[in-house]
Amino acid sequence: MGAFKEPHGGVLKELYLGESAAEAEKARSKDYKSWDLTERQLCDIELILNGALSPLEGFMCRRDYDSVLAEIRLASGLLWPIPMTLDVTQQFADEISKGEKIALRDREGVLIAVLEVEDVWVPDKPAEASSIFGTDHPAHPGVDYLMQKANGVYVGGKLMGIEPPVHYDFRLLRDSPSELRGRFRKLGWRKIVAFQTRNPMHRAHRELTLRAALEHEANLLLHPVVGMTKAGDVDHYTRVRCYERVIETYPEQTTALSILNLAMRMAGPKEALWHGIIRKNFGCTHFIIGRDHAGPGTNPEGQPFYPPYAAQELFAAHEKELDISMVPFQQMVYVEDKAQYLPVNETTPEMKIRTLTGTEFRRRMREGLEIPDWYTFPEIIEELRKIYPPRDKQGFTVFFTGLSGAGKSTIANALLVKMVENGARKVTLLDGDIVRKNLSSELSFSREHRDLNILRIGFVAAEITKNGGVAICAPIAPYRETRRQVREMICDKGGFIEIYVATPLEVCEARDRKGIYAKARAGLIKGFTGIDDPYQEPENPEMVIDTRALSPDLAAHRIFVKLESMGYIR
Ligand code: PPS
Repeated sequence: MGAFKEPHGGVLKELYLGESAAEAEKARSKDYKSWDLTERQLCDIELILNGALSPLEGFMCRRDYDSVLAEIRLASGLLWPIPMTLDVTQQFADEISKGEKIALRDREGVLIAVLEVEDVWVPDKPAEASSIFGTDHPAHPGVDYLMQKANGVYVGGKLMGIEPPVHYDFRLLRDSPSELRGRFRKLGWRKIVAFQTRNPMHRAHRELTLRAALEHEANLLLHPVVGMTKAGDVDHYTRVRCYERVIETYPEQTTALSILNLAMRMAGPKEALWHGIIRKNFGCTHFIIGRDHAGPGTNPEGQPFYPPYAAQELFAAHEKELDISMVPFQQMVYVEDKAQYLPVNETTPEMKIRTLTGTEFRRRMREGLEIPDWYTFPEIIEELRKIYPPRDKQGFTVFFTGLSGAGKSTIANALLVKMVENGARKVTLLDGDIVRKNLSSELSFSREHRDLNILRIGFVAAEITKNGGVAICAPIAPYRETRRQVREMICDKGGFIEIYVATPLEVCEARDRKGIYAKARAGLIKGFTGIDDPYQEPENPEMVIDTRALSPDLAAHRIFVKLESMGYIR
């Protein structure tokens, strides 16, 4: 095929069947057991099938998996740092046996591939975590995924590709390794430096990549990841629009942009090796590795998960064998007196240096503050402003919790009226009773059903918040864990303000407007919150309201003032 750069292991493994074989397999698959691929698995399978993970021919069997954990190698001895496994539930594993073919489908049921089962085993997840991530700290996103989200049983076997996973966005920017190799060949590019990123690109990135290309007299491939990245990252739609703007600032004909549907593990040094292998499979000759490559930053105790240059060191140790050259980079800083970016190790103490951390940049964006021109391009700010509107344009949820009869609904209603009177915001009230009537009419008050009810409220509130609206929720929401889940669903889409209406049980019971406590005491209603079902008090609500000391009007006023002071209402 005239490849100018050998894929890892020598041959590009594209695993799609030809049209008629695929049709025949599709027809037979009606008798196969089906596994619905998770979001992560859909990313992984796309890259296995299109050859980006050559020389893998499927999801790993136990021998390869054990060898990857113990030796950073496949059983064949070829360097390989990250397990590529298909995790399934115990229930599904119990239904399948070795030698059987299973159908792997996307969420809509489209047959993506058929896997011939070779191995089924229960992995030692803590051992996998410490081998791959070098830690079992639950705050590491890769560890968290492995321990909390990945299913408990692994299935290994070869894949027969039927149909590539569908994408409706940025189709022209999605390339398989052979497509990208074809493009390089057409352009006559022989030396290509690849740049991996999961963040928007600013001036420092442009300077760094241009320097890398110049130093190696190579062309440049911007190869950002658009599969799963780290929670809280800028969404890939926004990022790709930014990359499309940034590429216009490069000298013409020097640089290509292609997007990669990779599910990152944030495994730092080992992930850097993996990224290098993938870029080699795409035909690149050089790979940029900067500070803390693919690292998840620091743990909650403030300790970095990986030393800043550990990825460069591990890569260097395997560079020859990997057969793709590392272009190591130190952090780029802006030198004011030279009006130019330099790697930090090329600066001298007398130079006036300017830096802006990612956290500070995001804070300024969120609060609508100015971003210095030396930091980024006006076009990038314009794109990013769309997802960082000022607080008074961001959505938020006010989530009341408290016992039945605590006064949640009354205060929620008063707050609603004040906000509608103010006129600046569109508000939806999701009161306990309203929800029970319209969204959850079939649910009881069992723990399971209460959780379902609260998660439904959370889902609707998250949608409203995401689209810039205001949701006021007022259920009892008696369980701490469920409230935490709701907070998590909403807080990366906008504001979340939890308000504990802390009216004591005796007061609620004495009020007993609906006569419902009397019924509960008489045993006519079972599992009543505060009587024979628990109410777990919030530990860190944004506000506590004691209705013995405050009228509903004053309570709503306090909340309104708090929202104003937080910048959500003008
Ligand atoms: S939950 O736990 O959050 O799902 O409860 P919620 O949807 O807010 O519904 C609470 C209202 O339903 C009435 N009710 C009960 N509450 C608690 N426990 C039991 N077993 C129960 N059965 C009926 C109760 O009057 C609540 O009304 P509010 O508006 O909170 O006073």
